Amino acid sequence: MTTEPDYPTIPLENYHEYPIEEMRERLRSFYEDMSRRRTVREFSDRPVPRDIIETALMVANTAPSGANLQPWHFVVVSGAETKKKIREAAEVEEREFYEHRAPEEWLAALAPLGTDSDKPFLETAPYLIAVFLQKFGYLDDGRKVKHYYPTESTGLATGMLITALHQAGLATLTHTPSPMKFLNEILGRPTSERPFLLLVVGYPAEDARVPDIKRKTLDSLRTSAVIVLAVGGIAVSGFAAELLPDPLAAGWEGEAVCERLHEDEDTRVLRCTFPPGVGHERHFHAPHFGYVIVGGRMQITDAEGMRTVDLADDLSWHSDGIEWHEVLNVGDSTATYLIVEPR
Ligand code: IYR
Repeated sequence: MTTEPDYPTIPLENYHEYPIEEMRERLRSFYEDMSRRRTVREFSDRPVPRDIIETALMVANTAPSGANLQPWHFVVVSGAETKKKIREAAEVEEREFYEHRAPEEWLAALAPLGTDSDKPFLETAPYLIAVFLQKFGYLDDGRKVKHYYPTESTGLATGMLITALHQAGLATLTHTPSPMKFLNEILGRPTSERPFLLLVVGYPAEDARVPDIKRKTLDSLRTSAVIVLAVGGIAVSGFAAELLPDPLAAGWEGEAVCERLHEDEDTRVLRCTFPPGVGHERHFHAPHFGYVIVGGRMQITDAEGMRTVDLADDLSWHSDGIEWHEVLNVGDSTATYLIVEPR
């Protein structure tokens, strides 16, 4: 017996199934088309009809989103004055980035792309689409509504927007001046919206060139689930981290040592407390920022061996993730620290 759901439903009427051969053919030709997409940095000033941009935005708006709350907003910029203001503000941030903020490693990673702080395309291209992520929305009566997974949702919508514009034969550039707060001011968007990225849209310049870069091969981008299942029961080194607890789940002699101070889709904040003789059983760490509230003498064991460190009050660190370690307070005072994990 099927029971009626207690929320409104409609029949799935518009679903299309294709015969397998047609499925292959459609997807192969879609892949061929998509594989011609390139990020372009040299744009023509040829105009593009506004309705093309609007239809592409309707495509973006079909993206799945957390609790279907559609946490995105797009500002379509075509006026010369506004584009100029955006270029000026972006170039201020970019000069700071290229001359001071970017670590050598980052600059080296960008070298094959030939980017620099000059952003003439922000004025040349006919459209800039500023994508904003709404951390929360408002109901008609003014009440706030929390949005779930806004980053993932807005990323999905933006990917679909790029795909739609490519389908229309237009070039795009995903531009991310950092920080981008200036977009809220110039475009009059509320602080509840975070600038997500600035999409530059138009025809490529006639003589446009693009970096000679490679995409991953199918073999390197996926692992067959069949193979993963076959080795799943064995603690293969690369997967071992997944079998260990995270810092919250890891305790000491059955007692929790970390408590959750805050958690949302963006961040988790833990406070971990270690009286003398108390430690933190073997666990892994996702990328995090750590801050010592009260220091102490800790013995740390990891793949490199065992060492004792004196953690000073106020010490802070950033880690890209730790495959495993275990910790024991070998001092005579209680140590406490915060672990802040972006999700
Ligand atoms: N925002 C800078 C730097 C930059 C960063 C990444 I990551 C890129 O993929 C490309 C550029 C700029 O736009 O030049």
